[in-house]
Amino acid sequence: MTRVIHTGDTHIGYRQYHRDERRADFLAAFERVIDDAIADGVDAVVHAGDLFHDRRPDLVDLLGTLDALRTLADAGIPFLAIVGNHEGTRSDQWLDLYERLGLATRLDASGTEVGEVCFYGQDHVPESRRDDLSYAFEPAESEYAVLVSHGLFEPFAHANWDTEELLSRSTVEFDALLLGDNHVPGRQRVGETWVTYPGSTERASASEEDDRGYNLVTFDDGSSGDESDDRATGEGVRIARRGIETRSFVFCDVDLGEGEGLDRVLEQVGQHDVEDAVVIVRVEGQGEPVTPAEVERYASERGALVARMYDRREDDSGTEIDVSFADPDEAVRERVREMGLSPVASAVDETVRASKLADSTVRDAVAETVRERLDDLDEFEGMDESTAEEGANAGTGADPVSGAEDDPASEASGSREATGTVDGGRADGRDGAPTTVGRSEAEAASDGGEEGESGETESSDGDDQRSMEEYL
Ligand SMILES: [Mn+2]
Repeated sequence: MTRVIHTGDTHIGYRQYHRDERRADFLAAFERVIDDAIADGVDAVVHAGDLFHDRRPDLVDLLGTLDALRTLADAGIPFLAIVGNHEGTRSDQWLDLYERLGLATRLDASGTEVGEVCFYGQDHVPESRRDDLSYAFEPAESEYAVLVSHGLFEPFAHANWDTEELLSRSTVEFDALLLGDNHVPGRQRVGETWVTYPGSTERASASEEDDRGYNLVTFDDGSSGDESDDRATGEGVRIARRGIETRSFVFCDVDLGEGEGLDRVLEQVGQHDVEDAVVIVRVEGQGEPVTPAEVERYASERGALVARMYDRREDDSGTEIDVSFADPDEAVRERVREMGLSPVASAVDETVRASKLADSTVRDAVAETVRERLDDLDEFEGMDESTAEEGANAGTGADPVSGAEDDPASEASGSREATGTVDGGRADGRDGAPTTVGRSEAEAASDGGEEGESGETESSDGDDQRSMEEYL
């Protein structure tokens, strides 16, 4: 028998709601999973991507992760992982660093055997490049074959990756797909193959209301019966879900009647224990205008870590809204992209409008932005209309412009998280990154081609999160 913990979408480094406490929570959730793995004596921890929230985690998170992985390695438990969309796939990964330190194994097409199971890896690949995938995995002698991957697979919500096609094209017959990307846990059979998501380990969005956890996957010994039968039916694979303790989220839905207002909302909030919790107040129905700030202050005074009020009465359409059109900030970014500004102009725009620099430092940052590029006059050339669109695409997933030293990436997920159950922003197929600076147009365009659909968002401001989550 081989038992593994299947986890993913840890998003270490996500400073959600601009709070250091939240950032610590994401690492703590990972540590909890690792502690459980050791207490349980599982044969491996399998991580299905998005270990980090973005491509440039801070040292404190890299070190915290290192410590956790070292503890796991000291217990003799291998850490098998792949790379998710949040971490990018352009070059070497932090995972490679941990692998070189002997603390992790980056799964690939050659397979890694643990007990009776051979684990294969398929990193996240943007939709536009999936046709090129060969799904050529090296066959192994192991009793079970498992693919670990990151993406939105059928038959789960928001899927854009054809699981049946993957299974039929793969050179190895998989007993299970252990997946990441969809933050909602789930378990299904596709033909003879188990397909499962463990869900995220902390709430990366207020839409993730259910308790967080991970999968415990058991592969039974085939020795008791006919091995080929086990494989044919998938019966030898058992998937159980186990919860973990996370930061308390209080969801307070208030349906206001005619003539009701702030008092009613506060009364409802007051009925919850909000101490150290993230408090999400959602107002629906009729009634008087309610100022979110007053509700949020009330909750904070009662010890809430974070409080957010979303007034759903402003959405009177009664139908689900495509958030990409509901976001005025995104509309502005879209328009700016269409203008085909030069890289320098775009950088200035980013510095002034979108970055989180303090007002007092914007002037210096703009001067610095321009000064740095004086040697390269191409940087001052605007794009003509035919390339503007290309440039706009290149903005998706491009590195943030310099001058915006306060990297907005860690707060960038507002728009994508508004899609609720997934974190890729692919539901609306666009994101808020405005500009590409300091790279040639060719590079930029190729980045766009590679990552334009990966849902990477690096520049939308944290404020988006509020405006977007109103529509969750
Ligand atoms: Mn994720």
